[in-house]
Amino acid sequence: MEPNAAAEQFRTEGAIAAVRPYGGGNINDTFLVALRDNPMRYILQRLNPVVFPDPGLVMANLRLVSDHMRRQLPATAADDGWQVAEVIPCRHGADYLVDANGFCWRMTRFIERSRVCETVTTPAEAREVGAGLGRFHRLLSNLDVTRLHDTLPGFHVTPQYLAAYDSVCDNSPREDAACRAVIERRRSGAMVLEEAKARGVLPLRVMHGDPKISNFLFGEGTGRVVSMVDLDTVKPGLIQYDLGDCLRSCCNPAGEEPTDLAAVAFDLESCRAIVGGYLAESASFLTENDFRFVYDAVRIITFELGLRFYADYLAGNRYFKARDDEHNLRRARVQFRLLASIEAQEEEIRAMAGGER
Ligand code: GN1
Ligand code: MG
Repeated sequence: MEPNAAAEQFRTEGAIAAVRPYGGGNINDTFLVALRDNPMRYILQRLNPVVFPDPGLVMANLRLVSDHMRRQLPATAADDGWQVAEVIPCRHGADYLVDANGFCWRMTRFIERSRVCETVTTPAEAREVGAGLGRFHRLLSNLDVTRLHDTLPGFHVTPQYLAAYDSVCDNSPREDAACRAVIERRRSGAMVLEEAKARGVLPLRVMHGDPKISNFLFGEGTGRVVSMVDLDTVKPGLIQYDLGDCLRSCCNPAGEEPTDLAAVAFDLESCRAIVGGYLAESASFLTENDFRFVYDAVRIITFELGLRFYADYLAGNRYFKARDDEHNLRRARVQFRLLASIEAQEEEIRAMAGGER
């Protein structure tokens, strides 16, 4: 189904004027929908069926989380202005549409008077990103995590990505010796968070799953984070993966697709500001153990994403959208370079969260 035809199936408040591609996701296709006689806009998405084979579960989680968050607001003065994107139902009443080719489409209200940052440019912005993630976790900290579906079994379970990598390695004609060496050297250290989860040291909580810089919305002119979007990966998990992934993304100003690999480095100043902002908002629900894993979280999630990109390159680019055959290999090299920069600053990062293991 064409995006225009899909958009027509939803309960928009007026006739549709334009549907255009929006954002740069690696998985789903996203469109911005504008109306003819109404300034209201919407986000229309077509879910990637390879990644999300059961869109009903994704939408059930989205509903649960959005409704819960809306009911909490404002829990503290800091939540004033926090926005939750409204799910727009289809004309026939369901939350999503499945077209004749089996693709799932869904629509949410566009959050107006907001902007996306592609990189963190000031310490104040970094602190606000950390605070935004803290607010998101806090607003969901009293939602019973067992009510959420596991929409993506194995997502952010590093040992499972290693197992998948091992099997694709044996069957792929491709290889990159440097990537292979990075993976072999980090293999044993990649289990720390999953072991802590298994031992009950870290509890399952509601995790966003993809808190990269472009999923934080800043209020226009306020400098404050007013929402976190891209809730497809919200599921029971470790909040450490979220903080780690947020640091991975926001402390690398060169981004995930730099033209110059040498520009990739982990910025300690941003890290300090993000951790500070996060701790200020999350003190009410964090436990002693939570603080101890900040360094492990950022190094493991960076390793994991590099491993995922590299394994997808070996598998022939089936999971992440790729512009050319080596796109995922280049993405993997970026994450592995960032990982080396993180490891070189281990002591400083550990000191920030006050954690010694
Ligand atoms: C994918 O599609 P996007 O950009 O929202 C991926 C994340 C990665 C991210 C890296 C479901 O997210 O895990 O961190 O790319 N999402 C999924 O840019 O695999
Ligand atoms: Mg995402």
